[in-house]
Amino acid sequence: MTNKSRNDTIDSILKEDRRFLPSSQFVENTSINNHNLKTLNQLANDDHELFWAKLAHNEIDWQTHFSKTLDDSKAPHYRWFDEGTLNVSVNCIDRHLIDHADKTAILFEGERGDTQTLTYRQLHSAVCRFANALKLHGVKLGDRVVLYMPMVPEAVIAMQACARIGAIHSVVFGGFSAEALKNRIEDAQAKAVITADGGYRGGKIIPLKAACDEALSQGCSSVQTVFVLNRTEENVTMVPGRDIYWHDAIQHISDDCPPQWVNSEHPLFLLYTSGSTGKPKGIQHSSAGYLLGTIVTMKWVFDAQASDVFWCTADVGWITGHSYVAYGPLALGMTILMYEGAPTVPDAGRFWKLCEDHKVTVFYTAPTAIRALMKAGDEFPNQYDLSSLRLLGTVGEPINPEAWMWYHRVIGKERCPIVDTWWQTETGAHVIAPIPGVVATKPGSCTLPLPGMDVAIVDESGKEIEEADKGGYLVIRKPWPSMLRTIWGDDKRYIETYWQRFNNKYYVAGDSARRDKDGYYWIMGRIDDVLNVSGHRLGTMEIESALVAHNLVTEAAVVGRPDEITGEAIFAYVVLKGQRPEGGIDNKLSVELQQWVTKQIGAIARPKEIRYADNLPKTRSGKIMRRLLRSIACGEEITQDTSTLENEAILEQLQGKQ
Ligand code: 7RM
Repeated sequence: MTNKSRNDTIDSILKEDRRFLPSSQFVENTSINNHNLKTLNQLANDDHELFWAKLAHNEIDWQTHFSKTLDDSKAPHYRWFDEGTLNVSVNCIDRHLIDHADKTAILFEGERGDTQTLTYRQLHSAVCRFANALKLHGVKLGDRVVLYMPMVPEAVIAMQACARIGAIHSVVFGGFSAEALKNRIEDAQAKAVITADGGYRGGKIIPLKAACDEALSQGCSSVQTVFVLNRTEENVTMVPGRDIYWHDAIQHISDDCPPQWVNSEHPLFLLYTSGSTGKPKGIQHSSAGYLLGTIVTMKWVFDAQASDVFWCTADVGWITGHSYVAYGPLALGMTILMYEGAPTVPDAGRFWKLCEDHKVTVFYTAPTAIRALMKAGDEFPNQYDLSSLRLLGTVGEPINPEAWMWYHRVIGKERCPIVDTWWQTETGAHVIAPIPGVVATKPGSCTLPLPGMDVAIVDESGKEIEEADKGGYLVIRKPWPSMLRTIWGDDKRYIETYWQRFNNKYYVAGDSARRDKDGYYWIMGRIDDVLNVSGHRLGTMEIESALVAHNLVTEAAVVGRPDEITGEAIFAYVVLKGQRPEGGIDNKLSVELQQWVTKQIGAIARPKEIRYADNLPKTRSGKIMRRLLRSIACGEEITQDTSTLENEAILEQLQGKQ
């Protein structure tokens, strides 16, 4: 496409309010149609508790049925489905043994092309054996177990094994540093750690055990056992009496492990997420409510079908890898694909090759991956047969319309609906997302709240904003089953972070959003990322979206820097398709990009300074580390953990030193 026709397309997407209705073929096959979506919404509006009670009753295999749907006597500490008992691993595995024990549960492929398949029967046996091994090493109901693993089936097996015995897992992303791992182990007071000798990613071996040793040498006195999966055959140090290989731990161990029945509210897991200040927060999730959230959203948003091969590309170190890899799809007896490596090994066609080879039907990834693969060129996806795909999803940040269109056209062949899913670690499952086949989509909008999710946008005083296109705080007014229960060991911080802003009445998501005239939600960014330039409020993501619409730009990050005149000045970091330009801050390209943003949004959004780098600092889930960039823009010392950066040398470029 020429530059001009491309820009015309983007303009028309933005201006024409174009809607994408799904193909009729898709509508015919879905479990939810327009009629029952209306019924669901009506039921939820009429009686919120009854709505969730019915779903919990239908979707979960209970050991003992619950007696009370919602206990709000200690709000905002809510309890759901009290007195009910269940086991999450039974709901994810055992319940499929009756009718389809030999169905594939997990299809696995490593970066170097090695594959492995596990049926539900095999998964059951592996989970039970490892659960027995955990018990044998003293792990008991309620104990915390930290996982620091590559993206291999054993990661899911370990999570499910914890669930089977009522131990609380806390997965730490394998890309995190020893220091980050240590802080999380100590905060959780973990009794055991499950790791691997290493993992394969980006053509390298990630030395997980070495990082684990370093973390444990600095404290972590609660840890009694370290289980080490043999993945790479790398030589690692094993501490006698503390460390044991996974395969040794399950030798001569029975695969009969009766489930530990737990209360609905028993914590299933902690997942640490970084807050705007201070140490990471251990987000605590429940068993029944969480499970229910993953199940209903799998059905509504992903239209889960028995014949699906479901691929969510997220690592299990992220909430998406919990809800849509380790729990939700298994609870529905689906076949999931797990891939250990990077999307660009051996080239940018890897994801599409995986889709072809494993006949993936539902594909769920992040905008950052879509953008990177889009910039790599259409020749990569065009080499593969993507006809098995029927539904596409995105999550993690707003998707810019250009990337949305590419995903729709080049990957989905204008045939697959795209579900843009807004949710958070804290919400446990999707909150705002389209029902494919029913809700028309608009590129860049996550569309409408799901049934039972009472979402609103409020102003500074907590009053609901009814007006179209006026931004405000995104809040959730009624509790929902898969919501977080607290921050591990810090109830006070839980209330301060999520509830206090509006007197404990609403859950405050920390995002700003607006609703258009059709009631569709548009996420503008984190509240802290809203800039104030000469009294105008601008979302960093809006400016970034304008920058990436330029055909030389691959990625962009925008932050504010204090400015004497305008209050804040816009500082942009840009990754280019080609070479970084020569010259000072007024080089030709920077001037062009400034004019470009002026044309797209207005002079108020024109970046004051643009700096170029080969890539941007991102978190594990692909979110730009704007706080780090802000520190750099302000010339401050860097205090953030930079261990997940692919290339630490990038810091020098960002600082303008090379
Ligand atoms: C699932 C996940 C949560 C934050 C959230 C938003 C941003 C996530 C979207 C999105 C726009 C989306 N959990 N976010 N999904 N923004 N559109 N579809 O990402 O805890 O890691 O992050 O991510 O800011 O508050 S998370």
